[in-house]
Amino acid sequence: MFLKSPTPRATLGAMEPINERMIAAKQSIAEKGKAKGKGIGDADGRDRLPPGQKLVTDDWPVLDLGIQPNVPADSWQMKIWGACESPVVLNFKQFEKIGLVDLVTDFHCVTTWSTYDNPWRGVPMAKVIELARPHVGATHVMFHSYDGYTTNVPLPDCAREDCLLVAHWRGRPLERKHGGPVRGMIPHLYAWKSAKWLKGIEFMTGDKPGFWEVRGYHMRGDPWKEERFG
Ligand SMILES: Nc1nc2c(c(=O)[nH]1)N[C@H]1C(S)=C(S)[C@@H](COP(=O)(O)O)O[C@H]1N2
Ligand SMILES: [Mo]
Repeated sequence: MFLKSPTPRATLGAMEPINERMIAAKQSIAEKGKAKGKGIGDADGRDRLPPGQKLVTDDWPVLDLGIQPNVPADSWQMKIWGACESPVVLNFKQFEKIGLVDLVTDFHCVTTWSTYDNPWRGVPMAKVIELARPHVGATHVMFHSYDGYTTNVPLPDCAREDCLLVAHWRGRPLERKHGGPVRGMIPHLYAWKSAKWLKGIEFMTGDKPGFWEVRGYHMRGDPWKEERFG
């Protein structure tokens, strides 16, 4: 895994010290991974490819509910609410101003495909958490999407430095079919936890199942533990 500052922008000046800290942390993680001869996509020193997964190299499969909402960036909005001090609705410009970072991570789908080295640009979820100021009792997050999709994630998983809300892939705006203009990206959990066409983030004081979780998928979804169902 690998993190670098995006092209500097005047409006992002205030974010620089935070980015520097994240860069240092990310570099030390990458070095530890390398020392063990593991893939650098693995923050916890485990094998890079989780059990039961196959590497997809040329094609990034598309999975959705049969609808791909058409939300142009200039009419996109994201509502942040629930168990937090500072609920807010952000438009795309306000979202970007929180501060964009570049991060390369792997992506693992429960249907057994994995992709390596996806270059993302997005806003760290940790920055959104900082902005929203969740209540002390907040334990989980529900991601809400424009297609009606939802998925629940424990708050500590969202607070990890590699959890982003991404708007770019390989230097281009994230394609509609992959959840553009903005999707969640939680690389250390199965891909169904990475909500496409993101429209809301709800802080919760307990866990609640989302779309697939109601249908038997795991409440957390760690690919290295094969938390697929149940
Ligand atoms: N809004 C929304 N997000 C979603 C889904 C969906 O149907 N709707 N599918 C999930 C599933 S099951 C997977 S595997 C990934 C797939 O992302 P991709 O289509 O970009 O590969 O998105 C996840 N996020
Ligand atoms: Mo999936």
